[in-house]
Amino acid sequence: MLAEILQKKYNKTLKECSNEEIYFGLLEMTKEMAEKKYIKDTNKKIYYISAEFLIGKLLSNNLINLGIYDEIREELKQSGKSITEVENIELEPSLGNGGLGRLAACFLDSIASLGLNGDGIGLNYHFGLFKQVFEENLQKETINPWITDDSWLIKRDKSYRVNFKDFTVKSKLYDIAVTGYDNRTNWLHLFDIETVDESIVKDGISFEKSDIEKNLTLFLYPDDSDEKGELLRIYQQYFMVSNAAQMILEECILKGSNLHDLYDYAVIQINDTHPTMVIPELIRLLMERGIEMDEAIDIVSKTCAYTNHTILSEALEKWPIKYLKKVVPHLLPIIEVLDNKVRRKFDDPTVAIIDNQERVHMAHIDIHYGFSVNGVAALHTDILKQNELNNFYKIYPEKFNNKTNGITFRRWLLHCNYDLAAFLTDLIGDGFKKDADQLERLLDFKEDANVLNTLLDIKHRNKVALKEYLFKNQGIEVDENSIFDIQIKRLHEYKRQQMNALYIIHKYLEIKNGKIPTTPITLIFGAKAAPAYIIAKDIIHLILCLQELINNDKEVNPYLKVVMVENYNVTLAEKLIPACDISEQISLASKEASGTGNMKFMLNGAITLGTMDGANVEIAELVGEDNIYIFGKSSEEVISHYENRDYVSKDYYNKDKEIRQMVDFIVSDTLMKIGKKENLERLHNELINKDWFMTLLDIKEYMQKKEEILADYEDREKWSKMMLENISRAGFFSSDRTILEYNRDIWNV
Ligand code: B1H
Repeated sequence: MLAEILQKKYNKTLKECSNEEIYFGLLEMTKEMAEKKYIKDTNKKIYYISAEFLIGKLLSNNLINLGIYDEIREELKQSGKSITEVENIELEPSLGNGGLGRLAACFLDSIASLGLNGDGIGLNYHFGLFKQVFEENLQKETINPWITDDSWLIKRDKSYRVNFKDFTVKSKLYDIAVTGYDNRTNWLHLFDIETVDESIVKDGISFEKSDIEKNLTLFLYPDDSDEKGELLRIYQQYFMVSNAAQMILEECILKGSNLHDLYDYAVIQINDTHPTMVIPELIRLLMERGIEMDEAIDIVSKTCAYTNHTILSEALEKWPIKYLKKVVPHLLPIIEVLDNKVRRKFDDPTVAIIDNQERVHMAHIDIHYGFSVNGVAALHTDILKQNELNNFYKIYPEKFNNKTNGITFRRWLLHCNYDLAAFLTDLIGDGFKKDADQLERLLDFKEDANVLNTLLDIKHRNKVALKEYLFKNQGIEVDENSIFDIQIKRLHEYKRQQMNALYIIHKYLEIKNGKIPTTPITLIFGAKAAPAYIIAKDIIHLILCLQELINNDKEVNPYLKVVMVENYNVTLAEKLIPACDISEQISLASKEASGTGNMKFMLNGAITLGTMDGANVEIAELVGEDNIYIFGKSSEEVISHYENRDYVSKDYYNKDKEIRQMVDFIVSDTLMKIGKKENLERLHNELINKDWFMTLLDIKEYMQKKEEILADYEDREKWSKMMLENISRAGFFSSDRTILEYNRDIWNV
């Protein structure tokens, strides 16, 4: 089938074609097949609005979902080609920061795979998130272009006018097909404008932020540390939701809605507060079409639902009225009415929309004027109800619900771990591909030595594959016979990469003193830090300095190795996760709303070393305490430390010699010779005098648990049984389950 397409397109046989030609042939073919699977659906539709869709590369994903992956793989093989090499041609769009964006992508996959009518709406960032490069052990940011003449984007003949205070822009729509697994095609709608000028980016990722018509969709979340950055972000958000609102109303009218019944035709899921302005914008548009304000508010409130992804206060958006006035003055009268209504009903100032510092609390709009508020894991939803949003929960208990996150098994098992998926299919049939709970059938084999050994074999092969990939793509050498201990996620103090780094210091000193690990350990990190997040960048610096120190020390490097991969992204995650032995999920309890990497690792047979935070709690419940390594203070204890302000990191530092030794190593001569004084001293000082995310609170327990899990690795039989248990119980974390719950409790399409 592919051969014919290439013959027609290039007048060459498959053998004669370059990987690039094959890629573009497959792209054309897949896009055509996907388009054919689109069915015009006049039923109620889900609109998942999100500032981020971290879709990753799409070729394999689409081939799998269209049911032709094996066929194409074989056809390529017959002609001496490799699908992995063809995949390398594709550029990864990085239209997301991390978990929140990746979740949106997994959700679109599941919505289509379950045959539901639902599209995503977002922005077509030309450079997405920055590309990370390391120079002198520091993170530098550069552009990350991904749009080429021929890509997954389909240019549509659709456009809306979006009015800002001083000017109007005309949007342009691009669609990306979302192929369901053996099911329908939906769309990811990405809006853009024609006047964006990529050439204004100079020197890394800096550009003139005031010229909105040139920069509106250049980057995902530009550095918002100054006023111009925050204004640009408001421009982006309003541009996204105004397009969304106009498109939704247009589609609903076409389907027969008289707008008074909008909620029978559409349900809008607001992914975190970034798309919140869709609420006042829809109210405004309904009023423009002759609906009275009170009714417009009521209609919109029955159409919109909100997902909260974090309790970190710095991530809860509060826009100064002053800024909104500069960008979207026409929304302010509406926001003021929304605020007045709340104030008349409730005299609690903490639930008001506009606070006494003249800031608009975006989440408060969502909660008052949406019909559903959900958290993303059981613990997170409980914390929202009992702590963070307790005052709202008391008003609207019926709106609050939990939807524990999930991941699409098409990408995070079938695609990224082909051998494991094939082995599972041999053992338990392929029912698990559509009904993830069937993975539990694997439990029948928990005493089967052949099966257990094969799991270890597959893991080993994946480690070899990772070794080859890292060497080829990043020039990094790793030992496939060492333990792969992996922490990959955005760099944030609450995720506590610094705790893992302190452990490395401890191990390094131990080895220097002659205490040799039984099996060598490779500690692998992947993380981008927000460009303006100073301490996060200092932590990257620390890890890179440790990498240089340890990997060049012949006394230590046979036993310990530190690897920080450059530009961690979805593609790297797909290589790292199947090769992982130990999955580091060590956030400060209460701070990681869910985590989704934790689920991907579990599904691929890694064992979790983690705190009772986010979805780790549910993983622990499912696999039982014998199959997970849990440490650290509970979320209640942590929350009480915050409430009583009684965590003093210096006390932990002063009273424990081992802690002092690790922390002080950061500013030791050994490390200062390699690293930068300013960065290392700042981090050292931060840990001793601030440590807002309580690294030193849990570090001793962490070290103990890590020794335990490393020791247990030596017992290969026990380890393989733990792997089997983890894989078998991962079915709950399929995003198909999550989406069925969203549909059952919230969307009802
Ligand atoms: C999550 C974010 C986030 N929560 C602000 N919040 C952003 C907030 O650029 N911004 O302004 C970007 C992202 N991301 C993550 O969502 C949570 O930390 C994870 O625990 C969770 O698994 C994920 C998906 O729910």
